[in-house]
Amino acid sequence: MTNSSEQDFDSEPISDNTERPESVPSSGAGAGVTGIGIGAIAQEIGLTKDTLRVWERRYGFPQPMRSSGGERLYPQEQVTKLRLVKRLLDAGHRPSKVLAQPVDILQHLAESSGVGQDAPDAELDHLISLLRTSAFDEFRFFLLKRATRDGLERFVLDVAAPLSARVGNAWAAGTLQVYHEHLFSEAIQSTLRALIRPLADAVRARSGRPRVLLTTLSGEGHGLGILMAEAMFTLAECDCIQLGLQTPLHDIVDAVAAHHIDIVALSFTAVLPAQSIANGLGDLRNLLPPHVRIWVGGSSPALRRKLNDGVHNIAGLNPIDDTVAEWRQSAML
Ligand code: B12
Repeated sequence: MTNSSEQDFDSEPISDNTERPESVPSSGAGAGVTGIGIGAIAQEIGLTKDTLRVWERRYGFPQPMRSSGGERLYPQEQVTKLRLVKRLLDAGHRPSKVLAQPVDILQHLAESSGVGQDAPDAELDHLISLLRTSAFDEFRFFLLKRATRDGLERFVLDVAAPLSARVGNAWAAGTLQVYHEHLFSEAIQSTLRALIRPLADAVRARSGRPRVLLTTLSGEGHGLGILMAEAMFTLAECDCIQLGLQTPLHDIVDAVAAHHIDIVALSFTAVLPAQSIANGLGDLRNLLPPHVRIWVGGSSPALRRKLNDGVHNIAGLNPIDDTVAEWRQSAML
């Protein structure tokens, strides 16, 4: 676990105003210097610009080059190491222990602590190889067959969730490309929606409660987690309203009022910096009536830290059923 003092330290504001972030170029600006600007790196890796500057000053890494205008430019090999560093931090390693290490030591550390390692599963390996060889019809066919055979809950827990992690690991290792990820997401989404739909209609016809609104906040472009959560909420007989990705806060508030929502469920991967998540959740909590619960889930390490009052983290998909049962009990009091 990353401890809280480390976190405070990472987000320490720095009075380093040598850059004009908006004008940082995304490739080399002069004198043959090439690299990626600090804003682009921070966004891609899920760190703040301040964190990158603090690391540079305190740990000596990253060590960007400078454009002719004095702006930081990060060469590709530093970007690759930063990605690995971020994944190790997400897994609970501390900046002071990883930043100064060379890449090969970090790779060993990742292997020994299971970061990026897939549990053995021949059928999931087969699905990944279908994606890799662009056999998309076969890929969709196997998903549908498995979903039909196993049912919604087992498909979510045994296929969709672990396959997402595998696809992410394969992308990070460079063995799947971004378009594979898009095709994968599309196939999982259409399979899940086809399975959820008839049950969701039946739950609505019975006026199922609680009514759960599902979405992600701005900057969180990953939608499979919240869709899997929708499947589990529907199986727990909740009436779900899925708003899709990146809903502005005032639209969430309007939808809550219009649909008499009891619970807002949000999903976070590690792409959004912890501070953005805390700010977004704090603002949303202030905007929503107190009786509307905010439940969050997903792999973001920010959710393992202390959350804003009135925000509840559900650790995974399995506990959804019990958490909903507790809500029903408290609603009956
Ligand atoms: C598919 C995918 C994409 C697709 C998304 C398409 C879509 N419409 O969703 C595309 C190609 C667009 C994409 C883009 C990017 N991606 Co991407 N992506 C993925 C992948 C493979 C799955 C995404 C996903 O939805 N995950 C979310 C769910 C499935 O996983 P989870 O967070 O672990 O949550 C689990 C539970 O906690 C629970 N859960 C989730 N939400 C909730 C909510 C509630 C209420 C509850 C109860 C439970 C719950 O369900 C999950 C079941 O296991 C992941 C790999 C992974 N391991 O997740 C990478 C991953 C998330 N992506 C990553 C990255 C880096 C990116 C990009 C920055 C790449 C880039 N250079 O542009 C962008 C950022 C986009 C953005 N602004 O958000 C990294 C993030 C790493 C990090 N430390 O930041 C990952 C982890 C890949 C990796 N191994 O490095 N990505």
